Amino acid sequence: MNFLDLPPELSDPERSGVMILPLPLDLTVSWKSGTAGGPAAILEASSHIEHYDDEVLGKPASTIGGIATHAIPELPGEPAAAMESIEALASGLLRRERTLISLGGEHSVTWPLVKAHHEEWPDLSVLQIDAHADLRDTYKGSPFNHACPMRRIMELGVHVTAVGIRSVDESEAPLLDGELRTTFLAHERTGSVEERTAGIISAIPGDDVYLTIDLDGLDSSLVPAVGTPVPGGLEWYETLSLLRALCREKRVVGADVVELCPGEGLHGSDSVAARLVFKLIAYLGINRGK
Ligand SMILES: [Mn+2]
Repeated sequence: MNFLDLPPELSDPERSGVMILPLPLDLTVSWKSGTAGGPAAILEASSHIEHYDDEVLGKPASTIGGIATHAIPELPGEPAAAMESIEALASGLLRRERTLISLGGEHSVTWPLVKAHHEEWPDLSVLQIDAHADLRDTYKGSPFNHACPMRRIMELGVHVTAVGIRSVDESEAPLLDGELRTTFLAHERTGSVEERTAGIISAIPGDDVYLTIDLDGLDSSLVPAVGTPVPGGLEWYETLSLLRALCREKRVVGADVVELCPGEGLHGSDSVAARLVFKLIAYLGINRGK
């Protein structure tokens, strides 16, 4: 199964401008489990997307030079070993001329992914779309829980700009804004989509950006099939506006889309996740090489 069900000439791992890495990690999810099925559901949903995009007026898979899909890996069942395995896997796949887009799996995958990208791009900063701050030191006894990845990233000295946040623990509140973090709380949204987008982009330091999209950052009516749905999130075109501006103004060196928890009768969520990846590739394609 490859993303968009592309023919071999458009999914060759040696030449493609994008590599899709499925990471079916589901170790620590706190409410509804099932994120292990996320990557396969996104790949399946992607086979129903038209290859032409009516916004960028072209075929993103061709514009980007091909989209390769890595085989779904077997990940260790022990959290620390799983983190090491993901970091090693990602490090081996990083290329300057190719963007790695990982599919979760739970949000825990983001820490080892950011570690791998940070080695290659030392000035990296992160844009986090999420309902939750994910800044807990530990959760349920684990530093690798999906409630903790942004805390681990902060410890790497990497700046995170967070958008859509509307579920915060008291222990996380003092960490929301500081030298290494800027948080746009969902309830504080003001102004037009364009103004909000510009405000977020201008808060991101540097040029090299890793984008992490926890699907619960989007509104729960749009993506109900997530482990921990929260109302009041980003709308579809607001999200696309942000992704498009990000690809135009910054260099997106890596990305992930995580926390899809596919369920019976909820395949609309799989479609949202797949189309989000498709749109991201479309925006990367029109800005590549500039
Ligand atoms: Mn998250």
